[in-house]
Amino acid sequence: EETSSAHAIQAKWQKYWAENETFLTGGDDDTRPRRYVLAMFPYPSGDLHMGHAENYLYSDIVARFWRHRGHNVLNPIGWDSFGLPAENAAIRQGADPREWTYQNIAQQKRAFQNYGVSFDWSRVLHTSDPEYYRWNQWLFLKLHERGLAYRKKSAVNWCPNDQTVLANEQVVDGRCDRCGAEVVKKKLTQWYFKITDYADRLLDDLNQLEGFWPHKVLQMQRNWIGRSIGADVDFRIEGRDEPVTVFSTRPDTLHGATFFVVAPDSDLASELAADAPAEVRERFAKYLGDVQKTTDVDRQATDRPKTGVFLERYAINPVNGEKLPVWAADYVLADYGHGAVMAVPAHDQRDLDFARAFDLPVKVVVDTTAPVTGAMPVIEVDDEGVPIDTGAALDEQNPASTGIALTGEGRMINSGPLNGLSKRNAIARAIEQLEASGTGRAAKNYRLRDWLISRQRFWGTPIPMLHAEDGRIIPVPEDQLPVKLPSVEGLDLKPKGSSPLGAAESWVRTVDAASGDPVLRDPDTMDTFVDSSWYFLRFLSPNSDTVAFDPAQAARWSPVDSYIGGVEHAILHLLYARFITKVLFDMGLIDFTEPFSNLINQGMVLLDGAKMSKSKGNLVLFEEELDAYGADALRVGLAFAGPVEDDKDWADVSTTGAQKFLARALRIANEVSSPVDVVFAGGDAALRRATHKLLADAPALVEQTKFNVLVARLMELVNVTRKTIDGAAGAADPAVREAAETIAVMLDLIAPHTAEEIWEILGHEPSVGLVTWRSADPALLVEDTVTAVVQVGGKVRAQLEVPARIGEAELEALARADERVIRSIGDREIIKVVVRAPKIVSIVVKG
Ligand code: ANZ
Repeated sequence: EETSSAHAIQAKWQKYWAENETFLTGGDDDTRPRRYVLAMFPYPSGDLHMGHAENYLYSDIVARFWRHRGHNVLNPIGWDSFGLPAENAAIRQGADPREWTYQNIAQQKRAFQNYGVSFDWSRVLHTSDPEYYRWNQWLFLKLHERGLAYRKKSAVNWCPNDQTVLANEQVVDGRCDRCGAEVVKKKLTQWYFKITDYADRLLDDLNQLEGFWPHKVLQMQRNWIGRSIGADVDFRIEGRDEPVTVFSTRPDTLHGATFFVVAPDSDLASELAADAPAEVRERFAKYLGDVQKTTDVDRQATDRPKTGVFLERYAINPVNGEKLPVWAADYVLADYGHGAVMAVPAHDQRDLDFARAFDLPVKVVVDTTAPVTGAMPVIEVDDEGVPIDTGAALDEQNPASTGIALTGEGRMINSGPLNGLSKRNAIARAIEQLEASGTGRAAKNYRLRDWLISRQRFWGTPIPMLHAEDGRIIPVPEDQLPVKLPSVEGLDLKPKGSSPLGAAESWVRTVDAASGDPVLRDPDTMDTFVDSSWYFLRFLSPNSDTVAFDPAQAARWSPVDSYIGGVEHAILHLLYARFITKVLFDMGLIDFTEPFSNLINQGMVLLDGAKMSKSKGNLVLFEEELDAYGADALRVGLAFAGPVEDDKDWADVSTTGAQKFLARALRIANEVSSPVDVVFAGGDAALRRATHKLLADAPALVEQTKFNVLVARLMELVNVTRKTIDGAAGAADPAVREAAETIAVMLDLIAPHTAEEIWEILGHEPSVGLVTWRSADPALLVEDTVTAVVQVGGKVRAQLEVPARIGEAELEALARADERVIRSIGDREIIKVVVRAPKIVSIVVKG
């Protein structure tokens, strides 16, 4: 019965909101302060699920809150509607990805509306609409003009069975996660965005976000960018004209280098091996074959046995002229630093493991037993600069025998002019010396790689580039955008190593307008992360067909004040959006460098501790729950289930408890019998205090995203109001109306349909969603106190100032703890304690 009345209330108010466009954003003439509240937009990959229910509830609470605070709120919604799910479904069902996508969007839209989310429905966007993706193409051309979009050939993961490129995440234990075939590296020419040009700014600007984004997310971004500071050092290789550069974070240890390692899959390794004896060449070729089947993750694993091939070549250490044998070994990666390292086994664990496996020398150059604070110690050295007494302590730590590299602080030894320096000073000195001798320089290195954006897929934004027969690459002129996707009719979408668009003959073949030459369109589509890297700007002028976004509106609304979404986007999406924001800033189109001022990550909705998923068969369906309990009960249940950032177990979400609470709130509204314009002053003091305490506390609770606490406090206020109605004051007391109205305006954040209904029952005009919250009356927040008397053996022994609403047990405890009372009881036995809160405690004693 509760469900059916909930559905009736729901339908009534949803119709009202739609007809009155209640949540439309105010226009340019709106003088209220502005707030941009945004939830990460969904993929239309099926029905909405509980994760969505949580995400869009939280963003709705924030959006509604700011309206109640008198702000002009922008709370838009759209769909991230290109991508693999649609294409895979199309392949499976032989359907058109377009139809599949827009059907799902329609269904998700209905679910959002049934859920009572206060979106501005006039700004909807879908990234798969040509009206949207033409601006992805525009963005691509702008990046290309600025040298930030480029093509390069590099080694990518390739599944020989599925004939497709795989992302690093799709390679599990060296195998294709779909078909199980052994993944190989294949050199392919692809389009990249040069995000590495922005590495320093992407890293440094994270500091501005400290305190506004979850610290964990900032840390993940820092690690992903992974800036290392050190030096580039040039090594001559015997028999080669050009020196080879290595990157090292420890140039202080140059004197400890005992061998030299190149990545087997680097061009350098092949070149060096080519000049080696036949037997070495053969061993190298076989080794390279094995390496190409190994993932980068495995190559970096520390517990793997070390493998490698000696190339019978020598590098010359620039600081002392020593000859270092050159090895090819897979623990050195081709695409990090320069793909080659100077190996210092005494102070680097991977080098040490390798040295011990192949019996290479280990030379200690940092005495980690020496104190590093205080003045530089006097170290006695022999003619060769070797300290005369390194002490037994260091001998015991010899890495060659312990197998443990010495990576800590210490003082330099065996290092000529660096001897005696601390590690930090030695790094600085070593760089100075390298620079002076022209054999090296200070350098930075990043883990971050350029963003590979080409996809051999149909359902994405076509890359707006033309290929001429002579190899020229010609950008499609801006006035010819969008390059629309052709019809899927007659195209085979099954992955076959090249884009399905390549087979759309009449689409691929075109002419270059400028020269009239026949050209081929680039058949690849863009990574869908391009679409989501700037969508928050499109919401500001979603229907413009002259600009991607209106800079004046961007200046007015952005950056986004509150961005709400899952932690699964902690790195890629947020990093790409930050990067594109900085590019647009450099283009002079926006005046800010960080897109999201505040970030809220919600936890996951689990079932019995496990992530819900179709494949596990433990999916709780959002729309079924919506039908069963109504939107408000679902919203209250979720909001009450725990702190925003925590994972929540569905088993702990009480939608029936929420239904009962909402029914209680409605009953109170129905019983209120004072007139709409009643004066609250003079109403029941205790209830008024409870109401004003909540008015005082609620804003901070919402701003700190303590939505579960807000629900608990609302439940409390409902209970106190009920007591007042049932007590001496009764339903006609003005304080009851004040409490009920407060419940309505606050409940609107969580249960907006019930809130509108209460507001109407109380005799007000809709919408409660646009009512500004009252401020608390400070005079009402002061706790009343009374004087309690404590008697011992019939004599007054103490007087206590206590809250007027103190409980019996609490008053007794206060009395018994009082020094004067304790003293007067002495060692007499207590026979009985009579408590009359808040006025009297009488302690009866023997003798
Ligand atoms: C000599 C050395 C001595 C190093 C020492 C470390 C400790 P991060 O911090 O990750 O940037 N390195 C450089 N290029 C590499 C590559 N392509 N593949 C594998 N390892 C590579 O690490 C930088 C250090 O990793 C560099 O500093 C280099 O080893 C190694 F006691 O140089 B070091």
